[in-house]
Amino acid sequence: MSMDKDSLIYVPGANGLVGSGIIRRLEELNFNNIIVKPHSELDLTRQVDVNDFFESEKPEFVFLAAAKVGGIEANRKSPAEFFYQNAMIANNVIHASYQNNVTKLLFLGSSCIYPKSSKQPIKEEFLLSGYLEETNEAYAIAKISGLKMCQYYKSQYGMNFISAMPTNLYGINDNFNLEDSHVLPALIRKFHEAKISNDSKVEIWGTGKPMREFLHVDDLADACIFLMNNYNGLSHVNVGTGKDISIKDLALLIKNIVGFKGDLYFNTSKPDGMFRKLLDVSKLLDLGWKNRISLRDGILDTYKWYVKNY
Ligand code: GFB
Repeated sequence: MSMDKDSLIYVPGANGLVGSGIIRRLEELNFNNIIVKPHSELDLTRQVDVNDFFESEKPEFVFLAAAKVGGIEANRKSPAEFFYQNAMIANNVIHASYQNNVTKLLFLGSSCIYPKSSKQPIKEEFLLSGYLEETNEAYAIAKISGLKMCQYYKSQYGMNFISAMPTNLYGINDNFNLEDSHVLPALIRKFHEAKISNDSKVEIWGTGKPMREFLHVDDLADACIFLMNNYNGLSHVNVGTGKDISIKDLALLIKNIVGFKGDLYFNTSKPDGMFRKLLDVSKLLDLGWKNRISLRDGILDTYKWYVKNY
């Protein structure tokens, strides 16, 4: 079952990095019936409100992009909030989608659902084969629960609910707040501010040795629409580039793009988190989708957006 240009599409999380990216791509592709309901008008953690909304709007396709997200420190400091909000959003939206006969739903998770010491690259079937990384266990458990919920509603009720597990994302509308952002926007901001104020060095958290895989949000949005139109399987699908880079090399790349002339300083009192989480993307490749935006081009694009908007 694929979307028509006038299908009624609901994208919870429309103001976030992922939701806004999906809406941009849907609009580029001339989908013209998209429901946007800001958080101020609908709190997705409130079950009765979510049910009322689904009953009155009757969306046909749902891209469940709403989530409480953040970088390593935000996850470490607020496990209760990361668990509660993400579990409630998934429970309420997935259940209301079932009760209101949504044609198809795509749930978005994260590569942190996989075990901390997973074999690399990580295949979909490695889920629940070991302990989780402590710094984001609460978020990961809520996302695993959403993914499993989609599978249970598919097998018991026959709902067409699928899940995508993206790697670390970045791009337009990212969070550049240094306290709770992810590494890539944090480093764009740190190098930019250091360049402007002629600082001699920039602080990088941890040892710089962990490896991360980065996907531009425009690529993710394209993959989500591709999966919505082409995938109906029970298993979740990894979404990434299949390539990773060390945090040190990422820092050097961003330093070069921003044009900062000073040095890097590694603050090893900050956590490294998972050592490596490279996704095996062969399932998605076999389905016929591949990312287009290189890391350098993606960072350049995000840096330009940052300079214009901050
Ligand atoms: O992006 P990040 O916060 O999240 O950190 P995770 C990735 C790596 O970059 C860690 C290092 O090793 C950080 O210590 N890093 C270096 C920095 N400098 C900085 C900095 O200035 N800011 C930040 N934030 N990191 C999150 C999870 O894990 O990623 C979530 O906690 C989620 O659950 C998400 O899944 C994608 O990749 O470690």
